[in-house]
Amino acid sequence: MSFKEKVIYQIYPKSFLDTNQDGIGDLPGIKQKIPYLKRLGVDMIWLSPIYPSPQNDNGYDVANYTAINPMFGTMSDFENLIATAKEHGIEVMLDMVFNHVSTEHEWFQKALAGDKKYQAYFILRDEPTDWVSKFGGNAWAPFGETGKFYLHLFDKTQADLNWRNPEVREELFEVIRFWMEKGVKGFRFDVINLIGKDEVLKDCAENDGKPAYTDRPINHDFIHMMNQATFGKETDMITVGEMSFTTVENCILYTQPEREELNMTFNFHHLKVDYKDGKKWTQMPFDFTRLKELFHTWGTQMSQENGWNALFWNNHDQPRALNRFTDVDNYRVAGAKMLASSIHLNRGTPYIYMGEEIGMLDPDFDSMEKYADVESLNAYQELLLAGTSEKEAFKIVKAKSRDNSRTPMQWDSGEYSGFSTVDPWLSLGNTANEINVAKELQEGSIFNYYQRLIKLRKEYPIIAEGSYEAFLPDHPQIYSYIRSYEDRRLLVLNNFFPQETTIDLPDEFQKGEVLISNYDSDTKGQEITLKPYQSIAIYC
Ligand code: TEU
Ligand code: CA
Repeated sequence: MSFKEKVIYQIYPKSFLDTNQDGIGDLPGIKQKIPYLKRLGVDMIWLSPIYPSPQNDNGYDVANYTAINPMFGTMSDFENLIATAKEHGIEVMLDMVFNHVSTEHEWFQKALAGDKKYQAYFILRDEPTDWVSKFGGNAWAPFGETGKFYLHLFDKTQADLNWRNPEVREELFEVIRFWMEKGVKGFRFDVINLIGKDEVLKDCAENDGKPAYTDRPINHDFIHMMNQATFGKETDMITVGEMSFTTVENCILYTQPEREELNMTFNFHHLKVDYKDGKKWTQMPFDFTRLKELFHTWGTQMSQENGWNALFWNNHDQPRALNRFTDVDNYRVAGAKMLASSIHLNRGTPYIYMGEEIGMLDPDFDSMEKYADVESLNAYQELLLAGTSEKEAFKIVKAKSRDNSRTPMQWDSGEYSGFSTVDPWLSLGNTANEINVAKELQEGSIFNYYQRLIKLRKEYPIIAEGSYEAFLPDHPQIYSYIRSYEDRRLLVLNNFFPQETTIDLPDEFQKGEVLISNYDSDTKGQEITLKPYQSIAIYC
């Protein structure tokens, strides 16, 4: 099966299922839920980092790339997980965080101790640039007592690696081979479009310095080298690059098959349409016109140039899309299905973030004490420093924090919602009693809807293989597209608002077959009225 037909499910291991009652999710917990994931129908699970780490950034600060954090279990737990998943026809994708290492990694420690070989693994300069860290503050920190500075695009404890050094590249390629030998079939590469830094680093006042270190031409060379040295030789490997602040032109280059870089890319533009002036720590209703423009630009260009998108609404860095893009008080279920349809029938490989399949929501925390994420804590302080009131700063963090999606998976209505029997590392969401897997499987309809979407992708080649073109690009309420494959066509209409809206149906679709809709609906007649948050897919 090609990666175009697959659906990938992201697990945040810390928050999935705790089996040894320490309040932290673990590998045996994931193994235990493989039958659940099989039932959903996903083909692959992507695990956020499970390696030894001081957890300053929840594992995205890796201290050892080829071991398992004891907090999650042992290497044999991991091997068991791979084996059980395989028995159920599910493959495993690991998260490779190759832009930076934890300052606790032995490479950094040796470098600090004066070892020249390891100093050349990092980006050390006498003079820092003006770049701003993505987690706040200057992106450079003093390198011990040397008078030099090391680059950290993220937290101070995440030191950027020097990919220009061939020894660094070889070390990282060896990591990929190590996991491939364990049977890992996919890799998600963290911020992989930031690895290629210029030789001479320059100040850049625009956008916190991002243009100076993002999507540099050499980045493509490094990814191609990685491909050739590791996964590129195997036909059944799946690779996805997380692309920060990227462009469609670059993502086409990253994913055109003949360039031998990656299968697909994540980009985040569609999840910034509720950022005021492009700034995350602000609040604004989402800009639907902008959202559509982005979907159509990316969808059309990737389709024309033979690139490939990774499609997603949620991940461990984003507040829940349901809260951002729908009216959850009145239309949670319809909204969840509409959002799902809009990407699962689209051109690209869909990703489901744990809990999305039951319509989980942001947690409604009542104080800053509940938040754990380094980015949220820094942002709160920066907001206060900038003169924002405590009340307002809290409101913003609450809407924007990455912890919104990191709360424990809601399995049942028991204490701690079946995630653990002790207080979890991050508090549960307030809706755990009403929104959980047990309840959803008994009486809900979102999970079933996802099951059907996943099946449709495998049954109708038009979904995996069809081209993409925009339909009704100027409609103020509907995001819609037409997929074409051989002589077949698929029209997907998604109403992003709680008001009904009526449109003329093109002739060719008037006698079409409804593949899936979140309302009872037929297509007899020239007009079609979409109910609040209705999605409908018509095949002809
Ligand atoms: O995320 C990269 C990234 O750009 C986001 O962290 C983004 O800057 C942030 O969410 C905006 O608010 C990846 C991982 O997904 C994230 O969890 C890590 O913290 C980060 O890289 C560093 O490894
Ligand atoms: Ca545990």
